[in-house]
Amino acid sequence: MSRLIIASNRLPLKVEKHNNKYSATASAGGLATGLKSYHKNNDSVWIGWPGIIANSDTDKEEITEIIKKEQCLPVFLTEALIDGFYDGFSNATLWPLFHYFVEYTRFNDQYWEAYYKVNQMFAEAILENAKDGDTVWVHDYQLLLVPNMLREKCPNLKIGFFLHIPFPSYEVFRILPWREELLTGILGADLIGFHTYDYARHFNSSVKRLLGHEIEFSNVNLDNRQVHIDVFPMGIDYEKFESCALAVQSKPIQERSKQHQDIDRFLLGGPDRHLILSIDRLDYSKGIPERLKAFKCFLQKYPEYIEKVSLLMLTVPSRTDVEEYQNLKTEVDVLVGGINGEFGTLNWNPVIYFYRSLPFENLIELYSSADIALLTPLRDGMNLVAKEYIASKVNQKGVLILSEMTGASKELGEAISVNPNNINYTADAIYRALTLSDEERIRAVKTMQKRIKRYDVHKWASEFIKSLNKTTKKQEEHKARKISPKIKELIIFDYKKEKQKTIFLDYDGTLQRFFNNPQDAKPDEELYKLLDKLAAKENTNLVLISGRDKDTFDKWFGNRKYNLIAEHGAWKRELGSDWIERKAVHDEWKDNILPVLESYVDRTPGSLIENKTYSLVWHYRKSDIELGALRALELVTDISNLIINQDLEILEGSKVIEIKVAGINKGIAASEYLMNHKSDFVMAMGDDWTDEFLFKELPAKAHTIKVGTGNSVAKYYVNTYRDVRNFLSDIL
Ligand code: GDG
Repeated sequence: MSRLIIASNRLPLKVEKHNNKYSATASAGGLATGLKSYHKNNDSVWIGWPGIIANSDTDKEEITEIIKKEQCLPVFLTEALIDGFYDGFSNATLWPLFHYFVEYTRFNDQYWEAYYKVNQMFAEAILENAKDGDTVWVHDYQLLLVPNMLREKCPNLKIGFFLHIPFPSYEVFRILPWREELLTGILGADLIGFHTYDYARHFNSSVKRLLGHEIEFSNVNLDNRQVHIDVFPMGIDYEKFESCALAVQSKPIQERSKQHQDIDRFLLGGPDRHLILSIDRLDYSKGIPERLKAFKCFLQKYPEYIEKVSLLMLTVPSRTDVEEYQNLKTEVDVLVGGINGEFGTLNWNPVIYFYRSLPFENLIELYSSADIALLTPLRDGMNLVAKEYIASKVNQKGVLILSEMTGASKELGEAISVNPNNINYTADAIYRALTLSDEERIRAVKTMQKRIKRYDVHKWASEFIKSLNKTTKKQEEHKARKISPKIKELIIFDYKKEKQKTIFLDYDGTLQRFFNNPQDAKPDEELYKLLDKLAAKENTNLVLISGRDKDTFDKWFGNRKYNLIAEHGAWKRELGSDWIERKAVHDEWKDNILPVLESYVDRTPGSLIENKTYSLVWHYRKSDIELGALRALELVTDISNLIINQDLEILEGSKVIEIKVAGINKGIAASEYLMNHKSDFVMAMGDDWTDEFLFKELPAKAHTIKVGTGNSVAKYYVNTYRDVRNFLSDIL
């Protein structure tokens, strides 16, 4: 039976050593709770760093034994590896860059080497436990290289990858010296998940621009397979937060914890007392100084709230070995001290500041008691605290002020949204939150609760796995269409058996690779030799069928013994005769279209116009990928309006838009050819959209073969033009 292997930097438990004995305690993070049900129910295993350095083999064995009971397996890291991999490349390179803190980003080869090595160790640990057909779900930015390391060693694994932090814009990502390696690493997965559409969009853009892969409907077309990209906004264990909050709030006052009683005392300590809460790791991405400045501004602007409103900040120590985190701690200490010094009174502290973590139940006391949650990250992949606050607000009398830079803000539209860099606006948002009516607060919280409850962490995990299964199933179906050695043999057998045979071959992308300049794609010696031999075979009609202009085709193949169909069928040259024009049509229509195309060339650097007998072509392969695609869409709309009632049509090829006389396409041209040349064996190979006409029109028994992994009506596919050449050599 296939099983699930989860891999993340940290395990869902933490190993500690007390009195020379190791013990493990469960960690309460969102990821751990989310996957727990899968983990426990499915004979699955979770691989990660146990959070402690083991110095001897006996220690390692002891730790392994303890965590095995929880279906976990360790990847042991040394101090040096933790320095380079964790504090270094993960937290001083990827984390700052992915959160747009370019100025904090360190580029260091030793960090990269450690990162590579640890990713390899994870991949090895996974492979030791995985077999063909198993599912591996890799998590987060610490393990970006793992998916492809797995794919290379074990191609039949089902691999999912989820990124918990933002994926930055291409303009930021491109800064990384190791950018191609990282993208290739992630693309080893079958399914790649992000919290928001923006992150997915940024990822796709980097893949297109840096690796040049085509993306069709959220699928990246690699040479040999498709990778699916999708959005799965992570949820929380709603039920757990809600039930714990209900239990905490229904406790009689005297039975409450000391912290809870302190909160009660604060809230009852004066008229109109209010508590604003924030919870986060002490991280520069969380906007803690900005929050403090906004709170200070609020006290200055609305002094009537002095002695009434406190900001309780729970900041959990994090990555304390990294310099920026140490500096941030100092900055926050100074800001808190400044505000308390300036505004504090004998019986009131404006900022109540905890620099530590709290047990879960205390966390719930804070969530369920606070009147407002003020969460102001400068960047945050999701921000689970926002969702946890809403779930714990069992009396619904709460207000969420949430930074628009968090993934969660996309789902929590009823929150008061702020740009944390706008200190004055955030101060006003606090005032607004304090003055909302009960009715408004309850309505907003109820709506958000309904949404978060429906798409909770269990649903998140199951939707991801469901989508991974669907993706790999589709890939299986697709794989079945790939030309296997057996199918190849059958086609060759058929070829040899039949009397009269015709082979249609497209040129660009099928027999030759793409070049930025179309004129550079001329045939090489190897190709001439191959085609010459094929054309010389007995009873074999070799037909090169292309959108290329007649003159270029004539220059390249005019003295060869091939049948040629150029400009999608507008021109043909059969063996032994001259070029024949399909039909004579006037070309005044070009006078109207050409100026439009010229205006697109002016506004789209890198694009160019080609003037063919029956068509005008706008090429944009050399243009910026996204601008080219956008302009292509615009152009199609503009031209569609211009050619109404004219005998013209638009063809969208690979990075080209062609406006041509209607009734000419490769399908029609090929059918006509076959009418005049009876063939028992027909085979066609082509790579782009215009070849689909060809595949569609050929007789049902024809062998149709698409080059590339994109969608097609062809019966089979091969990966690249090299496979086409190999296939043809095998026929000889
Ligand atoms: C990363 C991404 C994304 C906090 N203090 C205590 C405590 N916590 C728990 C919270 C919450 C979790 O830690 C923090 O999660 P966040 O989502 O807010 O932030 P990151 O740690 O930065 O997480 C983030 C997340 O991954 C998931 O994909 O949302 O964007 O940066 O669950 O409750 N828990 C306890 N005591 C504390 O003092 N028990």
